[in-house]
Amino acid sequence: MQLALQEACKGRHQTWKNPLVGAVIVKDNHVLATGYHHHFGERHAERDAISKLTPEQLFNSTLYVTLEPCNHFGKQPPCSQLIVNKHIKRVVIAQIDPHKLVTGKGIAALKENGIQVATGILANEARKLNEHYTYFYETNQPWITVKQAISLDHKVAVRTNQRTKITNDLVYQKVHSERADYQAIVIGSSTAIIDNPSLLTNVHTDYSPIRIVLDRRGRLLKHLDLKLFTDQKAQTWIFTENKSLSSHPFNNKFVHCFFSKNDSIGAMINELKNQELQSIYVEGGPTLEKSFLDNYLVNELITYIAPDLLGANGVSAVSPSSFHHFSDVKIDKLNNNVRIDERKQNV
Ligand code: AOF
Ligand code: ZN
Repeated sequence: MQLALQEACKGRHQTWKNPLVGAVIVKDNHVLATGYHHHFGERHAERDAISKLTPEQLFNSTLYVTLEPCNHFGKQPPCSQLIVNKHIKRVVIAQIDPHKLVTGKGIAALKENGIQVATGILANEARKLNEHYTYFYETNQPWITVKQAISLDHKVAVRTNQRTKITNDLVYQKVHSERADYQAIVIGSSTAIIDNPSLLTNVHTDYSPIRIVLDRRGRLLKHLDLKLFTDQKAQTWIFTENKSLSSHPFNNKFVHCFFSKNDSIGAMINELKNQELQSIYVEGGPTLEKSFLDNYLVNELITYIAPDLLGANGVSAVSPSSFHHFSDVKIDKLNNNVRIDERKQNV
């Protein structure tokens, strides 16, 4: 199962909404084949491993797989049926699939066909491998991480309306790669206007995270030349409570505007849930972060701290209305900057 977990990791950043899954086929104490889920929509890990062997090799073999085999027709046909057809004798599973279409059904189908099934082997490691996927299907909520970059005196800019480079180049690289672990990146309209960010990632992915701007009042109407609206490098979604902005013709298939009467955050979360997008990286600014915290939507807070003091004119970092406890704190150094990663609960 350890090897199956390693195989699964080979698909990192390529499977988008689908889980990372690895499989290993063993017979007479020999590993005969390994496989993994390569790309979103393509064949599943079990089928990848099975495709490498002959019917004789597969007969009476044992399949180790990090996630319960599926038993439904999605973009791919059911793996359970393939396992039965190939006369595999035993299936060892790490994690039971939390996906509502699959959970328990794959195992039931295997057992009904006389296949021996063992579950729970390295289950925690497998859950960790797909922690956003697991959280999303277990709770019906996306995993939400707030990221902030602050000075030692808890400021995010030297003064209002001025972009300030606070953290070092290593942090810059780290943030650009960290974005690839999420399916959506969210900012407020002030950050969009002041920073004019691209919100792209430096990791090769088949699907870039969707860039989302929350613009309740429709301030973006005066800033339609921002990179997010013109670069055509990834999808950009706007959530607004302003009718003029929501009906503006963008004439650009990368930009979509969603109208909501009130509660742009709620509308955004609902849209992501409808599309089964499982994770959100909130990149500021402090006002938007405060809304997420005050609504108790934050699962994880990542704080990058630079050793400088920005002074009394600086813009303060987020301070929510009430107390928030974070556990499971991890601290790393990136040269002279510090990264603190803390969570409210583990998957
Ligand atoms: C994967 N890769 O290796 C396994 C998956 O739309 P489909 O047909 O690709 O089905 C996706 C679901 O199939 C996925 O959410 C999970 O429940 C199950 N197993 N999916 O993408 C795999 N084994
Ligand atoms: Zn499958």
